[in-house]
Amino acid sequence: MERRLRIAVIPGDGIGAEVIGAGQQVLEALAGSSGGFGFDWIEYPWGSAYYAEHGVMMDPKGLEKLQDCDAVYFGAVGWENVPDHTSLWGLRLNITQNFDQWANIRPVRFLAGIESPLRRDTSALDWIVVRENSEGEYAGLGGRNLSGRGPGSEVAVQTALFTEAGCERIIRFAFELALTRQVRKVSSVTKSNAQQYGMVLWDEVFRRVAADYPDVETESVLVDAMSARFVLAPQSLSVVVASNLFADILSDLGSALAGSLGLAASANLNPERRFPSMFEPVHGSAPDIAGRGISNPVGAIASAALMLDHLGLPGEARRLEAAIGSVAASGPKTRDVGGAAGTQEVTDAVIAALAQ
Ligand code: GGG
Repeated sequence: MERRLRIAVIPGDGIGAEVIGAGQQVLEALAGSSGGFGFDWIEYPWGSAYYAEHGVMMDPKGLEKLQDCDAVYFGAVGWENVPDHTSLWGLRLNITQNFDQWANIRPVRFLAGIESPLRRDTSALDWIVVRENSEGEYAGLGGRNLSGRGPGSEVAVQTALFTEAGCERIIRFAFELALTRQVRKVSSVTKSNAQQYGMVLWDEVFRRVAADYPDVETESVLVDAMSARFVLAPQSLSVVVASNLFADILSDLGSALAGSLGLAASANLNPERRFPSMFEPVHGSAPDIAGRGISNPVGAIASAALMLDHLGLPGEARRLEAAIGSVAASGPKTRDVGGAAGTQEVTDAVIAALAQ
């Protein structure tokens, strides 16, 4: 009997619709050629256009609607009609926080055929950024107008929250991930010389959890030093675990080094599976190229591969990654990676590669 996968689709803003549409085409082709499973897509029109009509980024009952799907496939959020903090908190963070998707994994993959700005052989480079996705600098704690003195004398406070439980679960997740990799190493990133409370707690938890994994190499590195390391010694990286904000920034750097933000995939996981997990390209809505049919669909397609892994279809995920690899090596490329092809041309090439 065919397994039906219920996937909630939220294209969101800007290029989100183009790249998620591309991912759906590829997944349909994969299911068609594999047999044994198929997709039921439930699309939701939430995002900044929805906000213009309804005054909210998503249906107030949206989380209930998403609750019973197998996964969420998400495009991007952010458009000029809505302040960025309103759109991000109203949609993407509303889902990641309420569904306790506390582990955000962001692989940094160097594909043959894609030029890197690094002046070195990149063929053996491959690391994963593990982003704490529920607290830290994204706890949403703080306030404005605290001085009570109004414009010109405003005071705002933004508090980062680090709980021992929150640090422990993401750090342990990173160690478990390291055990599945050829290079068993976890690099923990903080700025605990300056952030003397939360990040010192993180460092302490890291040392304690590390003791449970004697076969995994470890190091604690300050975020400024790690930024330089990404560029100067990326061969020293395997699993990099960091707070919400630091990992967000580092993973953008990693994607750029791998050739383009347009290639980067991510998974927002609720590892306990109490809630659906959400899969999305790392890139945002890219208003400058939205609607022109030139966005790179690879980040969204690679995110679909992460979704297949999560849904218990690792063989299909590897097939999809192989197809992406073969198109990167010798197929059409979008402009961000030095080509002139459009979104559909690259999508068609991935579908053709699946058939080979
Ligand atoms: N597909 C990812 C996306 O839409 N990102 C928008 C954004 O601004 N994200 C910031 C963040 O999540 O930290």
